[in-house]
Amino acid sequence: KEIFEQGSAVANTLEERITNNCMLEIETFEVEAVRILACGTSYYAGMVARIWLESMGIPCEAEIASEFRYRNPVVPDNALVVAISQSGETADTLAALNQASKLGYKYSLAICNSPFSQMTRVTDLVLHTRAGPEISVASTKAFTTQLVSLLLLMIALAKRRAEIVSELRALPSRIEALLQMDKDIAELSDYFADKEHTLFLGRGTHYPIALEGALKLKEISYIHADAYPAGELKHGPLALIDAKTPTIAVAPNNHLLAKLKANIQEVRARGGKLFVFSDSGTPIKSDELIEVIEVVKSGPFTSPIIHTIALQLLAYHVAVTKGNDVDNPRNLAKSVTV
Ligand code: F1P
Repeated sequence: KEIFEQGSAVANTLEERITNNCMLEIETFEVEAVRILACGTSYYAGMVARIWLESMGIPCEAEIASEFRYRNPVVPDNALVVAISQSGETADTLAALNQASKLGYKYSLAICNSPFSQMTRVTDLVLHTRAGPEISVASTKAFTTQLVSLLLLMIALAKRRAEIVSELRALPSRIEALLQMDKDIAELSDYFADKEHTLFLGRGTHYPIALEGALKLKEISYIHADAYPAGELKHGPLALIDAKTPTIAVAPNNHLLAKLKANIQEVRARGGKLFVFSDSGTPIKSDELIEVIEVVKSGPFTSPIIHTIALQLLAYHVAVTKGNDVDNPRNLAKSVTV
C-alpha cells in the first residue's frame, strides 16, 4: 500500500515549495558547504544529494549519524547541516545534530516526515516530507519524498533550477506509470525466493539506490544482499559471483552507462545471472544470462526515485513469495530511539 501511495506522496511533498517559507529563507543563506547526517535509508537519500550538490559546485559530505556524533571534523565557513529522518526521533541523528551545533555549523535544517518530532524543534528550519503515516518498518515513501525534499533544497541553493522543476513536475505521473510494472516485477520473485545471496551494483547517484535496493531486500526477504559501486567489482566482490548468486544492476542511461556495461560483462563472463534495471530504450541486450527490466524513462534528478520504486516492488514480491510479514520484519523497529 505504501509503495503504491508514492505518486501522491511525492505530489504532496512538492507543495512544500509553495507553502513553506523555509524555501525562501534558504535562498537568503550564503551556504558554502553542506553536511548531511542520517541513518539507514535516510542516509542513502543523503548520499544521492551529496552527488547532486557537488555537481552544482556546492561542497557536500553525507555521513552516517552514528559515526559523526563521535567525531570532531573541521567545520567550513557558512556551512549548513541537514538532518534527514522519517521519524525525526532517531537517537543517533539527534545526537549528531547536537554535535554539529557544538562544532559551530552556521545553519541547520531537518527533513522529517513528522512535523512535531524532536528533530524539528532543534534545527533552524524544517522541510516536511508529506509522505503521510508510514507504518511499515521498511521505509519506502519516506525515502522517495526525502529525495524530493532534497531536490527542493537544491532548487533553493543551486543553479539549473528550471531543469529540476520540470523533472519534478513530471514525476508523479512517471511514478504511476512505473507502478504499472508491478506484475512484470512480481514475475521475477520466484527466481530470488530460494537464493541466499544477492549482489547489487550501481554507479554515481545510483550506487546509493543499489544500497537501498539491497537494504529493502535483506530487511523484508531475509536474503543476504550487498551493494557495491560497480567499479569496485574487481577489487573483491567478483569472487562472490557464481550461478547461485544473482546480480542486480541499476543501470540508467547516463554518462556512466558504458562503464557499467563493462562491469555487467565481467559478471556475465563468470556465469552469474544478471537483472539489469534500466531506462526504457537503453541499449543493453537481454540474453540467457542477462535479463533487462526497462523502467520508465526519466531525467537525471528523478531517475534515482524511479529506479528505487522498481527495487522496492522486487523486494516486496520476493518477501511475499517467501511468506514473510513484509510490514513487520523480524528484529527491526520502526524508530530507533535509544
Ligand atoms: C532511520 C532508520 C530507517 C529504517 C528503520 C530504522 O530512521 O534506519 O531508515 O527504515 O526504520 O531506522 P529515520 O531516522 O529515518 O526515522
